Amino acid sequence: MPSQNYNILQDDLFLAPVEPALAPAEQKRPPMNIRWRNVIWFAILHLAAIYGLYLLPFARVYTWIFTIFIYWVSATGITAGAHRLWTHRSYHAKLPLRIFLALCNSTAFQNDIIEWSRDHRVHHKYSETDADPHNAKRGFFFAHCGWLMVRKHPAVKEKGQKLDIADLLNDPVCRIQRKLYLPSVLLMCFIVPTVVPWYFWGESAWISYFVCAIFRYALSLNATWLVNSAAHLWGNKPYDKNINPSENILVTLGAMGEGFHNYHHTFPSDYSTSEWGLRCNMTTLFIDLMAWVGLAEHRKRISREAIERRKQRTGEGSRVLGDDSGVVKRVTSVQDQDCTASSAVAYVDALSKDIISAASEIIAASEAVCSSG
Ligand code: ST9
Ligand code: ZN
Ligand code: ZN
Repeated sequence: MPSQNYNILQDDLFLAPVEPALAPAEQKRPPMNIRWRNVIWFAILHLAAIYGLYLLPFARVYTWIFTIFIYWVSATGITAGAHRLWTHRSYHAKLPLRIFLALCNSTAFQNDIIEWSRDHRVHHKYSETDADPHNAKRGFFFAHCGWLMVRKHPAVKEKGQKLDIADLLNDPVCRIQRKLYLPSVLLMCFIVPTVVPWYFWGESAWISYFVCAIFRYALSLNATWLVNSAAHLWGNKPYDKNINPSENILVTLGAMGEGFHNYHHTFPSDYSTSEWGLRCNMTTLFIDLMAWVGLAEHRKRISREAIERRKQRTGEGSRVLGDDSGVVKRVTSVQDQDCTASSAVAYVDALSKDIISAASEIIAASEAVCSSG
């Protein structure tokens, strides 16, 4: 994509202020037009996923490991692919990496890259208004998955059609993925996860299908949806207290670094979607590794000074997750030096400390609840 278009896109998407809420939206909202086909599809999927969860103890260890791997593949297709690369253009990816990410994206089965990115651009530009496809002001369920079971509000389509998505339409990888979307989903999301454990280590095809394909798919959908629901409703707002998106550590852990949502909505062009680089952020680690092997370049970061200024101006003054741990300082300094083997070690080190600290916070909170009861 020519750099000139790229700059226009950046201005259009990220530098313009979020548009104010569309006037008294609730009063004008047309009645919900429920898509029963989708309701039934999601109900069956989740029932089948619960059955997959029940089968988990009967699966072989290799199958467990492979399920985690496929979860990572599908998550990466969303986080490093549709989200940070295609929606936000927060780094550049060379052709082989784009092809890999498109295949990962089909494994995630969350609509094709063009549709996903268009919806997500509208979400950023018109957050928490009727033009936001998963407007969190309509409640947890709507923001989580309800929006996929009803027809979109006309404002989503009207505002969405005004956005520039020429960069997506001009990317041959996106165009081909759209053309081959259903066969690619069938292959990557369902057939490969079923056939690999059956063929390579003799797992039963029944267990492979329900565990690696169905359970993993439902889990990755819910981890993604939590970014729209939980991370738009609960958490800290150290960067901008005037918006809904929040820093939510639990969402971050399941969504491979995408729960630093107050930061991300404040600085959407940062390729790390967080102030802390590698901290709790497998996607940043992946993009850094790709940069190290020469497949990714021009990773955009927000300067520390700009972040501090913004925190002073619009932050709520809350503690930033792990701000006081010292871990953060160590990891960000590794991050600044670019990707080396030590950055992977620092990542694992920081992640384990984060999990321990999150667990102690949960234990302390439950003890407080028990003692007050
Ligand atoms: C899924 C998506 O799950 C999840 C996205 C989550 C996003 C999360 C973001 C968080 C960021 C961080 C990432 C974290 C990742 C963590 C990973 C950890 C594992 N602009 O849609 P139609 C127009 S998908 C402009 O049918 P309806 C356009 O003309 C799950 N125009 O609207 C379009 O035609 P075309 C699997 C727009 O009839 C026409 O309207 N997928 C826009 O209202 C018709 O579009 C499903 O289940 C726009 N934004 O139906 C499918 N939108 O496309 C579910 C529409 O040809 N979807 N137009 O240009 C559907 O069935 C339908 O879309 C519907 C709405 C019923 C929801
Ligand atoms: Zn985003
Ligand atoms: Zn958001």
